[in-house]
Amino acid sequence: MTDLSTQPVAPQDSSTAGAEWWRSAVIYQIYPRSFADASGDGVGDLQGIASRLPQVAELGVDAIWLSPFYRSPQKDAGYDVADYRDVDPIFGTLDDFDRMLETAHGLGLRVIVDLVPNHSSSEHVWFQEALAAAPGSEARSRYIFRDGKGESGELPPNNWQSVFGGPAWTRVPDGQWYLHLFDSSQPDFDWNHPAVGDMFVDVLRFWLDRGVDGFRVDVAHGNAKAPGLPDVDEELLAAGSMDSPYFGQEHVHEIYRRWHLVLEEYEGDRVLCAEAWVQPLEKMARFVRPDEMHQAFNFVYLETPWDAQRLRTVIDESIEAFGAVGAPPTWVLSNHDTIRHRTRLALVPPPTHGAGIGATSESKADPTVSLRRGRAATMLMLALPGSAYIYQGEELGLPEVTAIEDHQRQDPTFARTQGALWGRDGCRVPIPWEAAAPAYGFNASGDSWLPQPPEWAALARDAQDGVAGSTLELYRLALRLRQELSLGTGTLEWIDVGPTALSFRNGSVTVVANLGHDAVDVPRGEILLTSSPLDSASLAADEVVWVRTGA
Ligand code: TEU
Repeated sequence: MTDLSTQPVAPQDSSTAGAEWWRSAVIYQIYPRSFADASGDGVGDLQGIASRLPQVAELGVDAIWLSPFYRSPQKDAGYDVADYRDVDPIFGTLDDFDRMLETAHGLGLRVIVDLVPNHSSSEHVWFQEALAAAPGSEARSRYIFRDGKGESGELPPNNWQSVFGGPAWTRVPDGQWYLHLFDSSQPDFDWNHPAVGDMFVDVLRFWLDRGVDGFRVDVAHGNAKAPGLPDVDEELLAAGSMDSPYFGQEHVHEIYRRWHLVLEEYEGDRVLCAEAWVQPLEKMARFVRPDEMHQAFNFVYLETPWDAQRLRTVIDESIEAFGAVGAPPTWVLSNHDTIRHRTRLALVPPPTHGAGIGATSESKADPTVSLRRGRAATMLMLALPGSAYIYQGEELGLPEVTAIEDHQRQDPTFARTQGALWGRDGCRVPIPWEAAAPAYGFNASGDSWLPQPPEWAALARDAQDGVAGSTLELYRLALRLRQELSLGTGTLEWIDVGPTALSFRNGSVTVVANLGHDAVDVPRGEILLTSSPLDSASLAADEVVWVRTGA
């Protein structure tokens, strides 16, 4: 292991309250399996990430967030952690992590790592101990083991379903059942057991001591379950309610208050970012009250269709809800769980959450419309005040991949639903760096854990680099302007431009987005950026413009 005492840690002076970096940061999500593969085994790794960080820094983002790279049997692409304090050999070593972190800090990039506290892998030593121990034992009480219902306990303890399909309970040979809200290889911890909370505080410290700038907290809404584990009201669930006995329980917040204090012991503005799929926005904002986390992904925004009025409402409600607790609004369009927004926003009919799309899906997106719309949506998002997330590959305009054969699919969702849901593989395909290289420069061997489509040669980074009007250049310019014009720390003031368009001022910039079919006037002033080349003096469908209208 590297001697940390000799390692430079980025200068991390704490800012005055209200001026912390994360309030306006653009955070770039790296999905380690699919970013860059130095070893050539077809799965990305930490050395690969380090080698490509200059290109991330040069894009103009403030921070990176890495999806899990911990020891894991990879049953859920690393969200099944067997050892929270070690790197999985497919990604490298702790030394590789330290070097990657040093490289990132040297480039001025903050580093956020993923923390998965709702469940571990079934290969975690605690779960192995629990399996070997008797019902009712101490070892079992760190997870959620229960006797079943029915005459001989042959029925699951309640009616909860796994997010990935099928029952949320699996029976072990002695007859007890254990809870897993996700795959059966991901047993849920029992957060009532004090050892669980203590272990995660140690894990936080382990990575904070190494110098990370914060954590993205997986399933932050799930750690606390309702006492007695009551059945889900299936009528409520069918009606789309997010209220459930396992998500968004009030006592989950105690956990984050404790973590907040741990982060405060460290120099610099360390950050906790909640992955909390709860609604409405006021409920999500409870995760970012002043003594809890700092940011929460705005999934309500992500799930809003390309509709002017609905977007205006969600933007207003987000600024209001997060602002009411002193937290920044956040904006996100894509991540490793959702259909890439370049495709999603143009799908007809619209997709269902979590279902994914495949080659024979009913939902289709016209490629031309989808690229215009995807670029427009990004320009709208990056003009909003607050913090924004970018998912690797969206700066290349990558579409969701549908050409994945059944036998190549890896997301447990596909197997657990017997193929009824495609799952998330289509947004996780290794990204293209070089048009003419093996695996498009993902590695030197040409291997790739998910197949890369042939049409990605044209989208490779080197095919877009320096090419005026390319999606890569659009992202670069938008990020530079966002920074120069302080859009992230600005305020938003709406201008009325009719029912199917949006316009607002943010500081010296006026933004106009045309989400309808009628042409919309471009305001007078210096045109700073357009999401696609303007054919006339007005804005056509699916176009966004940033105009300098003030000093
Ligand atoms: O996701 C939590 C979650 O609820 C999402 O799984 C979402 O509802 C689903 O992907 C359908 O879109 C987190 C991680 O981001 C995800 O990758 C993991 O699979 C999951 O937790 C379990 O750790």
